[in-house]
Amino acid sequence: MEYETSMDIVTACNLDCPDACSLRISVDPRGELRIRGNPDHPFTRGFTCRKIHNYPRRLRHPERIRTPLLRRKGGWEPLSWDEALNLCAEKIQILREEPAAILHLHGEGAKGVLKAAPSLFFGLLGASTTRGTLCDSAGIAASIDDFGALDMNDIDDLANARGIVNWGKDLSRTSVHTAFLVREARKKGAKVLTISPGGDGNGSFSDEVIRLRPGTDRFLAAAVLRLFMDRDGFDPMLLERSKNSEGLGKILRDHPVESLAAACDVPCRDAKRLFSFYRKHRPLATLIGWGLQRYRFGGENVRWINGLAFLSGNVGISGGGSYFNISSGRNFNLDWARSFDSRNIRKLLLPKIGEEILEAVDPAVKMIWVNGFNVVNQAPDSAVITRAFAKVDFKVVVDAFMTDTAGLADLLLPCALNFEQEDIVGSYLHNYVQYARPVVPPPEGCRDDFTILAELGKRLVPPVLLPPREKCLRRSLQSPSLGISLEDLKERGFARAARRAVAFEGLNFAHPDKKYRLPEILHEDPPPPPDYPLILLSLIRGDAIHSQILPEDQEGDLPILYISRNCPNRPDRGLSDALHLVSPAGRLPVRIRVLDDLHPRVVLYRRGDWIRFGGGINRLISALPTDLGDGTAYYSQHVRLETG
Ligand SMILES: Nc1nc2c(c(=O)[nH]1)N[C@H]1C(S)=C(S)[C@@H](COP(=O)(O)OP(=O)(O)OC[C@H]3O[C@@H](n4cnc5c(=O)[nH]c(N)nc54)[C@H](O)[C@@H]3O)O[C@H]1N2
Ligand SMILES: Nc1nc2c(c(=O)[nH]1)N[C@H]1C(S)=C(S)[C@@H](COP(=O)(O)OP(=O)(O)OC[C@H]3O[C@@H](n4cnc5c(=O)[nH]c(N)nc54)[C@H](O)[C@@H]3O)O[C@H]1N2
Ligand SMILES: [Mo]
Repeated sequence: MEYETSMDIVTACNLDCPDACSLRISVDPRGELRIRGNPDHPFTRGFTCRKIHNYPRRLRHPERIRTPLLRRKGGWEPLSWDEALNLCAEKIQILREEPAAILHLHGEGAKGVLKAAPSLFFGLLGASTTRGTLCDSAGIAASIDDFGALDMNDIDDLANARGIVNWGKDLSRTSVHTAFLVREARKKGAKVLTISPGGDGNGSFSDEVIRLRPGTDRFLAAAVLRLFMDRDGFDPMLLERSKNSEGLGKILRDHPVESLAAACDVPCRDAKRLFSFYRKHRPLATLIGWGLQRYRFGGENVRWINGLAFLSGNVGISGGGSYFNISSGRNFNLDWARSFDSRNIRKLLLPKIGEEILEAVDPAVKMIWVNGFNVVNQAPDSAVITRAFAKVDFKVVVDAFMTDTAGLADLLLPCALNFEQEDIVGSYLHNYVQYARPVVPPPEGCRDDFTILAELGKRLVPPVLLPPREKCLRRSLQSPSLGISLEDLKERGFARAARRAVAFEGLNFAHPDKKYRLPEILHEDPPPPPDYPLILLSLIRGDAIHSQILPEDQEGDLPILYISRNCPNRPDRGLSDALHLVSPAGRLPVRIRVLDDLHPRVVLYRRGDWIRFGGGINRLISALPTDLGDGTAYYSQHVRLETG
């Protein structure tokens, strides 16, 4: 294929990443992309991350799927798009009388307003969908319980912080621009304290570090609150602006600092150190990572940290605030995508999706449509999901590679990828919206999700019609916080949404009585099950987004598992011996390496590698929802190591 060469094209990244970068991309005659962060974009500031520099190899990779494929006894049979869409239409048509037998599974493969169209399409059909998330819903539910709404200070306001407490964000991997802002704040004199189970890359971003047992942040936050209560007393004005101060006082009085510190495996002096830090540095911003809400009591962890941010006097002020995330759709008008009757839509619980599919009755699930989702690899209990898929008559997977999920499809539809499709993207970290301009055409034979469903809908009787693409883009921009036309957005590449820099200023919260809600309960952590003494953290990797990893980057050696030198279950023999990581759900052969700063009980796995290459950590993780928000408690998984 001859590529049209180009000077810098301003576009946007559509990966599921907080930074949602504005990019400048040029294309050379061989079709090679040169990617730079857009220097004119106030948030991107001319730089971008490792994973996106790594990304273009995906676009012209030899293993990319370039034609619809139908599963036949002897293997995959290529189909034309006409044949493939007719087949889909035929299968849907049979289920038209019981559309809930169709399940739509929508993942985070690509962000953008047009990615709401598949949900509209299947909503109009009356298909089943999911509730809950694999990602952030425990923290969101907790923040809404506390503040009444999901909001946070503008991320640029971090520059005004004098202290930053980083509760478990991996600044070396998660978000290069948050890392930049933290570094800038430090240059201006802010101090940074990080709380984590260790094994991350926060050392060089932190002045102080506290290591705790995973999943127990709520006890550490409670310990600091208890110290505040005993030493200074809480500010009466703050107590007046909140509800449940008596209940909170009782919980704190019932729990001495020593027992709270013990519950999170933190020496008392560290709890005191954190208390001094909150007291000394003002204003103080609290960063809340996603990791600490991926536990059985993940929602509660976030509620106690928010409570500490509030009662230490740091909410509603510049330089303070508690940062979890915002909604990446909040600056758009997505009403067009919700124009169907959602009342009778069946919603299966995503964190337990395998079981949910197996157990669904009236009607049972008979067809599944998957887009942007490597669900078998990324949701817990891969084996159960695999079994569930096997029981369903017809599975369509829209993806670009033969992922673990695509491998289970009956029909595979090849999709366009990042930089090949038009969209408008928001961010769950900052308040800019960006126009994603296609930089190269998708390979012949690959189509974007919107086009696929628009074409499919026309073949149904009666048809299911998506609004014209351009209308969806225009409508999405008609929101109270955006005053920009599609033409202007295309021309400028990005726009800033009008949002206040300080969330909940004047301590006006979004509950009907305007008051903050203090936590009402402090659950103990259940003890580890017998024979499974270790806690499995399955964290992101720096050089890829989730499971979007190329075959050559994961073939070969066994996956690596990091353990502490003081791991109580450390095998007696050498590290090179054959080892298995074992949970009640399965066994995985691994190689081990030692990470000195890890909490002794932790084993760490960088997730995303595929089952078919010997990876797939979700084979070992059982489906467990979080306390709040139907999130996924991946990190409550206990495991052990076995030799041989
Ligand atoms: N390179 C890259 N960047 C990404 C992604 C990616 O796949 N690759 N994914 C994006 C997405 S969708 C998300 S949701 C985010 C995830 O971003 P992160 O929240 O950074 O990711 P995780 O790997 O889930 O959890 C990370 C951190 O939580 C800490 N942690 C785990 N348990 C606890 C705990 O109990 N207490 C405390 N205090 N800390 C704990 C771990 O030490 C780890 O450093 O990253 C986004 N950015
Ligand atoms: N063990 C464990 N697992 C986890 C987590 C954890 O902490 N521990 N956290 C998780 C988190 S934070 C998240 S957000 C999820 C992410 O889980 P997923 O949403 O499944 O993310 P990806 O692995 O990136 O898979 C997305 C797929 O979409 C495809 N794709 C890309 N662009 C498009 C497109 O435009 N159209 C279509 N149809 N497909 C496209 C990609 O090729 C890829 O195969 O998983 C999580 N899984
Ligand atoms: Mo996520």
